[in-house]
Amino acid sequence: MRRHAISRRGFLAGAGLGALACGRFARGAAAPPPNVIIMLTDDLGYGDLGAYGAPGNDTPNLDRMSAEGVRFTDFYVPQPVCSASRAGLLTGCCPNRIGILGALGPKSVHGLHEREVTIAEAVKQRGYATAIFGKWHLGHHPRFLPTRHGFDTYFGLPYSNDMWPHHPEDPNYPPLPLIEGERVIAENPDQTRLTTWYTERAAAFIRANRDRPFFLYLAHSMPHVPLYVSEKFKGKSPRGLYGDVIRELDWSAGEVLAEVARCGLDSRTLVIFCSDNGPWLSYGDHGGSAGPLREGKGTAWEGGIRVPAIMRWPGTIPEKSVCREPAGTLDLLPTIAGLAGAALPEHPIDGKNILPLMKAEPEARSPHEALCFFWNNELHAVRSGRFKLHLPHSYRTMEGQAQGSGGKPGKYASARTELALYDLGADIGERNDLAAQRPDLVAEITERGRAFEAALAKTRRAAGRIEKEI
Ligand SMILES: [Ca+2]
Repeated sequence: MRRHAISRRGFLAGAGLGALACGRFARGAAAPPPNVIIMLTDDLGYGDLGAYGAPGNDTPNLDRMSAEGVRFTDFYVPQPVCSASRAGLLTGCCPNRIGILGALGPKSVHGLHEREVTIAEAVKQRGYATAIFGKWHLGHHPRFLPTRHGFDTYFGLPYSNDMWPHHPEDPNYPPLPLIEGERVIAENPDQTRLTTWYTERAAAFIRANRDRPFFLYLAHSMPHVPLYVSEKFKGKSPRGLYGDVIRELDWSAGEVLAEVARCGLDSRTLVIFCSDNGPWLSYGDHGGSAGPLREGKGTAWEGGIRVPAIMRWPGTIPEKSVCREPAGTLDLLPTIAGLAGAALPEHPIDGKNILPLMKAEPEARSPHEALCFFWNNELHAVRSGRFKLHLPHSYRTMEGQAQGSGGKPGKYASARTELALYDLGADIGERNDLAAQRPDLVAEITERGRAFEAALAKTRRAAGRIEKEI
């Protein structure tokens, strides 16, 4: 792989070559690499889409997208919280490898280090146009913004939409900025417009770049609380406001797919839909559903880390495919880099190329012997084959607690798991602990997890940090 690896310096030098490459694609002398669109939702749960068993008919476009491509049943985020999850998706690295943990906020003085290589930077080597519309959450200071990490265009929020003076529990947040490029263009924007604004810009970007390869990252702020929906979707879902918001996100996906089709790009465009973590259960009726999975956001139970993932690429991904192999957002960077013909970063990453899984090749197997799930820097769980081991740890739970409602959260209780082993193939809800019956598997998976943890600890990289707040 060394031959194909390039450093950050190489990326910068390669920018000019990218422009030349683009011209060559335009003249048709070589087949262009595919366009890539990632649609990411915030806190949408495993049980929130019809294609994953949600009742009602709130997601017809995403259900159709699933039927036209592949649906992953066992797709994971590396950590069940916004900034950490997004860092993993964009860099292919465990978030604790690169120092992006938890959820950054307006007081954070750190962000994604300039040495890290995002998907946008990777595909820029090949002349891709790049844009992010939506939530960034990898540092709000100028040096950490998307425009410094390979994105030509940025419009959206720098962090979560609840980090504003209307927060239900903390009124001390400063005004929420809406950013275009590197400039704050509004404060406390009308959140009923966010999904529409992001979607309109996404469609315009596709149209403008129809003749060259592009990477579009549509990172919705919804359905993260506070929930907001435009007038045209208000009161439409029997599920209430949360369902209305899901309907508007589904509409957004439909608009993006329609624009791809209108531009004649269906067979040249890989479209990926997934969520950044499981539902925020303390918000009750304003939070999503994990379906059959245990717990939600902020935990290493399946409800926190397993998310819906649908991928569509007509002519390359067979229709009505289902992939049951473990994979995750960490795999997107190496897979997309492979499709684009772009070099992988020189530094260690954790994702693997899962193109054979995406294409639903019958013999394709997960490239991961073990998927490790940390909370901050602490190893909480390891998935290996059909089994999942929990290392002893504390976690938050809403079991037995009064639910939140109407945008006000309930209170989590603290719970603890000891060493526990679950057969996810037979027990998706993680209720039947097999640790006492299978000490061999407990020892084997523990060893895998601890070996990964030790190797990662030796090659960890620090986040970027400003000397003082600016
Ligand atoms: Ca989230």
